[in-house]
Amino acid sequence: MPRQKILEMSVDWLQILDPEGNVDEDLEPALDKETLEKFYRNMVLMRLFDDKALKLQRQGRMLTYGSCLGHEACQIGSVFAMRPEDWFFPYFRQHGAQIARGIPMKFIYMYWMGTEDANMGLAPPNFTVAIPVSTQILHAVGVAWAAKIKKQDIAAAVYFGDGATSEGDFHEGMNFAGVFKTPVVFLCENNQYAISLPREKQTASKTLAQKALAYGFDGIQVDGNDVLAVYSATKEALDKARSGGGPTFIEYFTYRLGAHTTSDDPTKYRENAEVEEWKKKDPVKRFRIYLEKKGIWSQGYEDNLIKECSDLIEKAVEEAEAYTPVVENMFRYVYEEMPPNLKEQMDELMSFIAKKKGE
Ligand SMILES: Cc1ncc(C[n+]2csc(CCOP(=O)(O)OP(=O)(O)O)c2C)c(N)n1
Repeated sequence: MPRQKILEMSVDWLQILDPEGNVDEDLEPALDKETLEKFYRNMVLMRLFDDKALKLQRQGRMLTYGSCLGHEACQIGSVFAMRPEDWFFPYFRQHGAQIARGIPMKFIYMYWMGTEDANMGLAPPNFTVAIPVSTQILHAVGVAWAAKIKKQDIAAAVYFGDGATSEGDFHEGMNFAGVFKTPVVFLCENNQYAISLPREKQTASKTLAQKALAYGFDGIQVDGNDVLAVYSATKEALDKARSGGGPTFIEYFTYRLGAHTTSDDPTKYRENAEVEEWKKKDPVKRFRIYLEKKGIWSQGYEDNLIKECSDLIEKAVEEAEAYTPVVENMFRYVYEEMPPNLKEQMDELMSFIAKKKGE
């Protein structure tokens, strides 16, 4: 008996707005002027926030910082596809998504200045950023599972990078999500690198989206520099999750235009020509062209927006720098009840500080 094909699978690619700002009218989401302006405002705010953070780091006013330059469409488009009551699990490059989610910028700056207290600016359903790669995926699948058991009309959205798909936590989370049909969407910002490791050297899969198929649910690859495609695909996945359709994996195909963090030098492992090619696909520029064609954008509009956003950023930095951290807080919120070994460390540090002050 000859071998028979028992399975055929495919992965879709979605783009609505091309790099020149041309829109596919059949796929264009019906968004009013106010919503389009909200998208653009947040993309510009995210870019200016990022630029300021890099400057602060260079001036010694911030610790190591990972730029989100180039990720504007995937972060803003996806957050605005969520409902406020949906669970939100960001990873460490998620500054724009956090801003769009309504987290005050002063807390985001404070966090990267090394102040643990910044997390007190967060409350469920907004989680803290996950620094350990992939760990947040299990948390998101868990809360989604709980929401399903409690019959709540909510979904969980969890973000991570391409490198995260090589972690065990990712595969365990995907497997549970598929088996229990949890209302979770996996949002992978494939920016082509995990620090210095290019995507091709990290996995032999042609796409990251196809990994979902192995776990029994849909995966789609979306142009991650196209805010309209990101919004549409993410909204569809969230609606499906909330209505009992189970999980979806979305691969936002994008590029990290900056360094991995301020401790990294990408010229050591990638060609400048590659970066220049990706700059032509700039997510903010193409959306601006789209808005200009719609008669929404003008140079005056841009100038006012930049002024408004820059003022907000300066105010947030001022507030972040004026804050005096409460040292004990970095011990206080690790466990609900502080274990004795942690208490010992805290007491030791506090008496060290007291002694220093007395000197
Ligand atoms: C469990 C774990 N292992 C290693 C690291 C060190 N580390 C920080 S970022 C990173 C690469 C992450 O790449 P990716 O998931 O593609 O996200 P990107 O930084 O490209 O946005 C690594 C290995 C970590 N933070 N956590």
